[in-house]
Amino acid sequence: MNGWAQRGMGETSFHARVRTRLAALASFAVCVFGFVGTTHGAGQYLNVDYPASTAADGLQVPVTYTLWIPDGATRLRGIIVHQHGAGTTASIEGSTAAYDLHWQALARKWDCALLGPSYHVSNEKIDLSPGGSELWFDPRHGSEKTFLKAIGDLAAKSGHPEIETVPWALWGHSGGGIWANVMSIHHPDRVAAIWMRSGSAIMFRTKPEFPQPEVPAGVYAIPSMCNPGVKEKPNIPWTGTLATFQEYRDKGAPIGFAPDPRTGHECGDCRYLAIPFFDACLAMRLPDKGSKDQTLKPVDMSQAWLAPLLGDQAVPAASYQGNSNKAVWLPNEAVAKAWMEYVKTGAVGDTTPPPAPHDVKVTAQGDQGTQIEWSADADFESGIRCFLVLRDGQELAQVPQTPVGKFGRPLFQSMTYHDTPAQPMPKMHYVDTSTKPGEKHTYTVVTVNSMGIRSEPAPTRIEPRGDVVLWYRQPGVEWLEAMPIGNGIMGAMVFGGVQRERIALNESSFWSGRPHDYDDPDAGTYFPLIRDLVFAENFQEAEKMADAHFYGIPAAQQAYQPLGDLRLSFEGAEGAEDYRRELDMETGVAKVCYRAGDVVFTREVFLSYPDRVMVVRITADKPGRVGVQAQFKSPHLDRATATPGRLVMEGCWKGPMRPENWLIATVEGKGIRFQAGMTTIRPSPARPVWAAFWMT
Ligand SMILES: [Ca+2]
Repeated sequence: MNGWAQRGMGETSFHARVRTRLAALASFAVCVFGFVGTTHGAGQYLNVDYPASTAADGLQVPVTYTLWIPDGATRLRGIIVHQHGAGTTASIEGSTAAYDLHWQALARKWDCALLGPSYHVSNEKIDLSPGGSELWFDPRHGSEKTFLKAIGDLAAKSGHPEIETVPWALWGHSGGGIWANVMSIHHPDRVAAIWMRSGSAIMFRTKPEFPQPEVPAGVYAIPSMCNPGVKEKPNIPWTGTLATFQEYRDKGAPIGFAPDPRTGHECGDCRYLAIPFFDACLAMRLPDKGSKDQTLKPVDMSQAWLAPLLGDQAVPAASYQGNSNKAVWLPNEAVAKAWMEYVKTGAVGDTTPPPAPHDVKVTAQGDQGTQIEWSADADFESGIRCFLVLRDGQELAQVPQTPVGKFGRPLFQSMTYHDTPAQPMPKMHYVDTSTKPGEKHTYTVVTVNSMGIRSEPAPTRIEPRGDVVLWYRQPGVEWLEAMPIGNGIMGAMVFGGVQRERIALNESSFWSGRPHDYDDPDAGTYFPLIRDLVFAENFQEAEKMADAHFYGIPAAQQAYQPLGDLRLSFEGAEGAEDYRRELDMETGVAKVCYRAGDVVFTREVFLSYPDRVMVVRITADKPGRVGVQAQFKSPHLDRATATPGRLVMEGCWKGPMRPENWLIATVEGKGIRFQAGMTTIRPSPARPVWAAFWMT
């Protein structure tokens, strides 16, 4: 970067001369609305709320749907729905389902979204009386329609239109199991797999007072698992799920029965079997990555294992001795082995370490100590029990200090009765108050999974952040006042204007010359002479001789050319206060921050070396407040093309702008062509605006 910065500085006067010739040759507008919400995992959270319907056939209880979308999934392949059960506690404690790091690990692996609905019932009744849970857990009373509307609205809100049509994997507890079961009856072609924890829809088909749903044959193609707690025997969740298993299995359905030996109606550690079960089913059934066709693949029965009902030994289906139509179906060997362990112990072990945490951020906070923040992905098999914070290689703290295991294993996100993270949800952070200002330490973090296996430490940063920052209270006006960023190949000067940002662009091969051999074969003969002059303290003569013979041939070189400017105009920036811009010399990120009215706007710019792009991130701390217009300007522009979210300029350096320009030597050859472009990333109402700038 230093090399570029010096070259960039060197062209100042040339740039100043051509600046008046820059014209509005290309412009397009992109207005996107950004909002950065609370983040817990590396992904995006979206909410939609619907009040109770006043229509007779509408959903009579209010509902909130929370959706998590993993970062990096360009096209989602499915939705994993985690549906809580009946009652007010289930509604409240079930509302955190989309924040669950372990379920997120499953969703991330399959490019799926994770959906946690929360139906806000007002009492503990499980019937159709006002505020009762049957109003939602029977989808025929409006929750099916509202669910479909929600995924449509979430598709629009997230910028992922495919959400509206992708398959579902349904997990349901108690009333949620009933809901999931009826939904699979209504949408058999859309359900990749279903897990019924202590609840299924059998009562709707066995009791004459309920309307009888038609059960299409497609239901018997869905891989399913019934999972009651042994201690709830002989209550309806046990007898109902057992009857469901028997009825479906008689019809040849790929369905299993996994009694939990340790629990009653609470969920216990069923996730350690449910997650691998869904993993196997999604592997078998999801349409190929990138496929437009959303048709689920049939279950691959050749991999199946079978086990006697209420037994604990599974074998490959081909070697099963009993009546296979009565046997517990398991999708493959890995799930069969997990099942054998689960039905004996109520959990499933893990022998592999979790992935290391990442993005460890260390911030000195003066007298308040040092804050350490990080991100982490859950161990796919066994989740996260806790984190260890290491200082200078020594264990400093455990987060949380005492992991809670009220339901199931002790975890970082301790579990509720409903297989969801208990509130308040913990953050991945720790404050080291035992340091004194000015002390230098190296911090890192280790993940410990629920089996106690430790990860590698997260990659460390040598210095706490914030030590080496150039910062200013006003935007740059002159070239030398802008903030230089670069990646060794591309360079940019970020001026940091409030309403109008100017980012001047440069690229290392874009210059008026061509590769030369600058070697001066005689230079070496002057070296001893110069040295002698220095030792004789005749510095002026020494300098003269060095100037004459040590610059290479030719001594003057051709010049770097300004590729052009990326210009950004912002809405809502009038009367900005609390302005600050900074260049973090450690991270290479240039940042502009100001407040306009009640909104704080932030703009970050960096140049990535591995990706060869400049990235601009624009955010506001309130939703719907980012409005930005982008424009390219260049003295060398031939053509500009604007399409939604994308702007490309092409041009050619054809020679000096003015023949008399003393700074620029004669052009050699036909000049140099270039192309530069800008694209917005995930323009959606719920995302901050990201723009990637690239050039060739
Ligand atoms: Ca593991």
